[in-house]
Amino acid sequence: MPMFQPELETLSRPKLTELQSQRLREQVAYVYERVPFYKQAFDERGVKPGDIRGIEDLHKLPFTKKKDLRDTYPFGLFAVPRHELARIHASSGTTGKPTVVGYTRGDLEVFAEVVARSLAAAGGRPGMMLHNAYGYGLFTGGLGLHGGAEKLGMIVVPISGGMTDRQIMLIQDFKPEMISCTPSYAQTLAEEFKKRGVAPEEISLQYAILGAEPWTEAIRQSVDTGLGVKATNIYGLSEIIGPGVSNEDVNEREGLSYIWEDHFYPEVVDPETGEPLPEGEVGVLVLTTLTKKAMPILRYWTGDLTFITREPGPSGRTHARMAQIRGRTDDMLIVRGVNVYPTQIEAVLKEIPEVAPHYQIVLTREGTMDEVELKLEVSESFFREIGQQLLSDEVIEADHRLAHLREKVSRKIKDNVGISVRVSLINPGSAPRSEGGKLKRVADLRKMS
Ligand code: ADP
Ligand code: K
Repeated sequence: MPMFQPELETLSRPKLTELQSQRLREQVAYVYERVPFYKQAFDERGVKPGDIRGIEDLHKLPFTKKKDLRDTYPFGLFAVPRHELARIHASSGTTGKPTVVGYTRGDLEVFAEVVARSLAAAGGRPGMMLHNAYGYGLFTGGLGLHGGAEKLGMIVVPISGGMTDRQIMLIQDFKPEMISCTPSYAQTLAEEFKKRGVAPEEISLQYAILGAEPWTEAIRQSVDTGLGVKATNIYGLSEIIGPGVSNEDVNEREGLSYIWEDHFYPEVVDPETGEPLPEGEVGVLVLTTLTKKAMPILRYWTGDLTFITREPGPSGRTHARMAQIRGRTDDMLIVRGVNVYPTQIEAVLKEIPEVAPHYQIVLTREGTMDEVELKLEVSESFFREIGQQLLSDEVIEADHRLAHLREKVSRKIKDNVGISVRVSLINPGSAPRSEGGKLKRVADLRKMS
């Protein structure tokens, strides 16, 4: 697969390390001088910019956490005067104020380049049309993919999220080769095509670049077959730049995404102690920007759980690869003392052909006991096999195939995840769907009950 910046994407490991070290030294001196928050954090730890001679000294630096962005809301971590800014983005932030990030023109250039690399890795080529169904606005997804696609020389359809009927019509009329959106929205679109009797082979799309929320191989399979595409994973976060921190190569698709390491330095640390972990061990991904000017960020605690490997990948790229995100430390559910990530449950479902990767997890508390209900759709083919019944507890009790399936799902979850769940089998199409953006698959009602 042609790369967008082959010379940088295949830089030898020693050259890459040298470049990273040089950039880190510059970035550290830059923030120390320009961002009072960092000067104070360095001074408190007794660290001077000159102590950081290269990447090997990175661990001496303090972490930056989401709280630090909130505490300095809106522009407290910015390193440039206002007139040097070119754009502001902000993350949704479920409670209170959003986290705000800023870009210089140069930062936007880098943003476009890393997204162009990602699109090229995902199968995109100059002259292809990209149906960009990521949300436009303060969210980095829409404009981020847009800038990268233009940089690569693609034709962009800036449709944004939502209005599914119109999306379907425009895909059929414009015949784009590639789509960008959340994986849950790709599932929605696949279902809508199916409802209209459009077969995957009739859909012009060949590639899908999906991210902004955790997803699994089960979802990949449903999108691949539903839209007739090869879907790859794009990862990123606004604090670092937006989407395009890393991307899978369309010819690998083993869940490992190349991190554009000449701009973003990755570490994986122990969630409890913050100590760096050896390659291959799962922990919290910590990222340092090496070239950002408007809002450089050192050792940002993403909260995302993954591992990294520096083993060069088959594509010939030398950059480190990260595994698919297992979940975010904030997504972790503690159920009767057991730590559970929704993706663990989803991974179990992939092994059970009678169910679909459409579900909702509902947590309640009865007295002092946590109760978990998994509302889980049966697959289309199993639904036909059981005679398309309207599913209810009584129907399930009365039909041994359903009762058996329910029992099988809860046993597999108990064995693999370690918690007991009450499985409610539901009809195809009745679990929540993405209407354009990120999908919330967990309803935690425990605080309210
Ligand atoms: P918001 O905070 O509004 O959701 P962001 O785009 O900054 O906005 O969210 C970034 C977060 O989204 C990441 O830290 C990660 O938890 C999640 N995320 C982004 N891309 C992926 C992906 N490909 N797989 C799993 N999670 C992802
Ligand atoms: K197709």
